[in-house]
Amino acid sequence: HAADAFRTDLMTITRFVLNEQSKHPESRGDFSILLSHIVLGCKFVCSAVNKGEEQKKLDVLSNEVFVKALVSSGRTCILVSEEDEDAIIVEPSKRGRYCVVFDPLDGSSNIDCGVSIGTIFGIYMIKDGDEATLEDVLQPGKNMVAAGYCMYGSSCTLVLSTGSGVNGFTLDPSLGEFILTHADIKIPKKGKIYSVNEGNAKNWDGPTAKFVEKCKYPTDGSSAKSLRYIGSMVADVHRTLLYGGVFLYPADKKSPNGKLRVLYEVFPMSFLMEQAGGQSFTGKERALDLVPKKIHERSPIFLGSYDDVEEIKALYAAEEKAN
Ligand code: P6P
Repeated sequence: HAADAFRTDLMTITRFVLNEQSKHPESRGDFSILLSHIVLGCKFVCSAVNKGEEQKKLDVLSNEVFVKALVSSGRTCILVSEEDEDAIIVEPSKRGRYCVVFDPLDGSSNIDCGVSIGTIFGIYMIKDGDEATLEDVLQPGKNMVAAGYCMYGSSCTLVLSTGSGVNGFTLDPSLGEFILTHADIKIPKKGKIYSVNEGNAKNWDGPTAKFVEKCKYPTDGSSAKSLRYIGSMVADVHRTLLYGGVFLYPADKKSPNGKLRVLYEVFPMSFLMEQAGGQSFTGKERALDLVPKKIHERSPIFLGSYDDVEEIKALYAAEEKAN
């Protein structure tokens, strides 16, 4: 009967986070309030992207929306946005204990051709005391208390981890609510896909070149991997999370630190990958162990299925030994 047609136990992202909060009796609900403001920003950007706003306006618009939503939440003390050269220190009367790093519209150069783009965010607690300084956002990624992304594509999907697993929520436009659609996401231990911009191949270092060669011409009798590269990090990472495989943005001779930004691209995606049973490596160390010196610093990144990243780590270790 009617009840069968509609799932009546609607698990909205708000309910989900409140359930998480109830596991921390000491919590004052600040995180739930912070998250509800991030969700509001995502809903706004989702509707603006779907209205077909042109890219430049969307970049600025989405940044303004997130900055205003985060400041007005009264739960943040310092913000770092890909769109702002300097960190934003929240005025004392509106300050809270959280530090949010975010890229309001990552991959926005893909908007005009309809490729999925997204918002990426990471959340730290203020280190100590109440004076917000840059030190509070120059923490290693392992100190993040939460991270996530919202992908604006055929549907609007928000993928979030608060440190106990990864869950995906899809926006139901008729309700204006994000509903749990991907519970407890776990990335396959090994994948059949590699994702890299092959156009940079001539500048790759040895281990990266060797890994990609093995993907194309396996020597152990296994079949070659498929190449899938969208060029929008949120879309490439979302596919990697759900289907398995490995996403690489390696260093190369032209850009020794790769292209992707540590605080609001590498750390949040690495946090999610580890929470989903995968891993993330910079070519030198576990990505989440990196201690950033500057808020817009870049790092090479190899993330995805646990076994696939192990192979890359072995190739870099062998190179280390040979030197
Ligand atoms: P390339 C988009 O510009 C972006 O920042 C990420 O979303 C994406 O993964 C990467 O750059 C693509 O870079 O050099 O392959 O075009």
